[in-house]
Formats: sequence, structure tokens, C-alpha cells
Amino acid sequence: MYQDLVVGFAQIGAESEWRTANTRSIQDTAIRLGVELKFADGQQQQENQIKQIRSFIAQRVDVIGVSPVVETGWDAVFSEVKQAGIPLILLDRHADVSDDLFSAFIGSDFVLEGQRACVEMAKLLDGQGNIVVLEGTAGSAPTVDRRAGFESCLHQRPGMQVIARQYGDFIRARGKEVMKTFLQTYGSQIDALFAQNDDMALGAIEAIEEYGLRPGVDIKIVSVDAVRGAFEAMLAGKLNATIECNPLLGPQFFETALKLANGDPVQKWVKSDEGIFRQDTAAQELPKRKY
Ligand code: GYE
Repeated sequence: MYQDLVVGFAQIGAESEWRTANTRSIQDTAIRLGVELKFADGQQQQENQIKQIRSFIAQRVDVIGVSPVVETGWDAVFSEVKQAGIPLILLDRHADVSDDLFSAFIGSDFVLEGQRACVEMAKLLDGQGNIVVLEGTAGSAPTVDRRAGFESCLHQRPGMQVIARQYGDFIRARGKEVMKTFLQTYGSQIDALFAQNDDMALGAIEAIEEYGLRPGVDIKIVSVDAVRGAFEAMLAGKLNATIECNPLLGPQFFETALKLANGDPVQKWVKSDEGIFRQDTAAQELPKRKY
């Protein structure tokens, strides 16, 4: 029963609109179901998340959930969770560990998102142009995988090339800062921007306007997440497309947690179902958005 379940969740932080929606989904679902949730915010630091997981073990929670800020460095603490006999769910971001160290992964196919972003970009650029890339957090699953997906599609399109890439940590202000330096170096040679999340694209849009170019027109922009702010930017003609990445994982998370606590079988990878949104349908989609 949900009411008997005690779950510890080690969240990454509050770096983006996506993350805030994800946290809200987890907290609201726990309240709705009557699950006792111990929620911890890692403030984007792996060592905080590791400490929080250890504290969940000490408190003997029934199930532990974590969204690993980076992919590597989890073997020791995940082994401790396993030894304590507590099921572990990776939510949103996966980790570079062997399959026996966690019970389930719930989240998106980030490689596919990167491929989709490149396909959108190719349409916008007619297969030709210089691209700058704002990447997320170094060593994080969405950064590594979105890059891999984007690159694999780019290899088949020799007319398009990445001329610069830099980390912006999935944060709007960092997106703006880095875009500013891209513009200082490459100016109007830049035909397009691929931002690995909407927040960084929104920051970059400000930098492009301040530089005197038109975002979405002079510099085409594709990003990932599909948060409300992205739809508003598309309506203003400043963002060209966003690839959906669904943060509303609360219901699937607790459903999986309950099954694990009861010893029932679960799927190893519970994938989220996602789409692509462009300017032409932004007005119609915006009122339907839940995050
Ligand atoms: O795209 C970004 C967030 O891990 C999928 O993290 C998530 C990413 C998301 O900060 O906005």
C-alpha cells in the first residue's frame, strides 16, 4: 500500500524549469498517494547526493530514488544500497554502473532527443551551416547522450558543422554568458544554435538580441525539454523548435517503487513518450502544457 511506503529521493538541484517541474511532480504525487517522501536537494553536487543516499540507508527507507547529476562515480554508494537490501530507482538520468546495482531506470532516450534536434536543424538550415552548441552539465547523461545523438546525425550531413561547443550547466544565465562569448568570437558566421535545454536557449536568445542579431531568424535555434518558456519564445518567433523531454515522472516513479517494495517484477527501463514542437503549432499547444 502506498500509505505504508517510505521513499527517499536524492534530487539533483533546481537548475532549470525542467527540474522544478520534475520536483513538483514527485512531491505532488507523494502527497496525492499518501507516500512518506524524504526529499533531498543535492545542489548540483555529486558528493551531496552520495551523503543523502547514505542517510536514506541509515534511515532504512523502503526504496531509494536518485537522479544522478553525473554518470560516473556511483559504484561504491550503489553497492552499499544493494547490500542494505534496498531497491534503487534511477530517475531521469542514468548512471554508468552495472545493471545489478539498480532495479529500474525511468526516463527519456536522450540519444534520440539529440538525433531529433539535428534533424530539425537540418530542415531549418537546408542542410548547410555553422552550428554552435550549448551543452549541459559535463559528464551528465543528457549531455553525453544528446551530443552523441546530434553527432551521429550530423555525420550524414557534411554541409553542417559544429564550430564551437561549451558547457552551460543547463542554467539560463550560463547559456547567456557562453552565447555572448560565441558571438564575440564568431559573430555572424553562426547560422544556428543547438542548446541542450530550453533554459540555456532562453538565455542565449537574450545574448543574441543584445548583440544585434535576430534569434530564430539570423540564428536558428533548436533546444530540448519543451517547457512553457520555450513555447512563448516560439510564439515570439525567437526559438524555432524544441524536442520534448517529459519531467512529469512522479506517477511512474511511485508505481515502480511500490512494485519493488512488494517484490513484484518491474521493467528495467521505463521510457517516457515524447514529441517535437515547432513554431507553427506553438499557439495551439501552449495552453495544453503542464510544465
Ligand atoms: O533536459 C535539463 C535539466 O536531466 C533531462 O536536466 C534532464 C535535464 C533537462 O536540467 O533541463
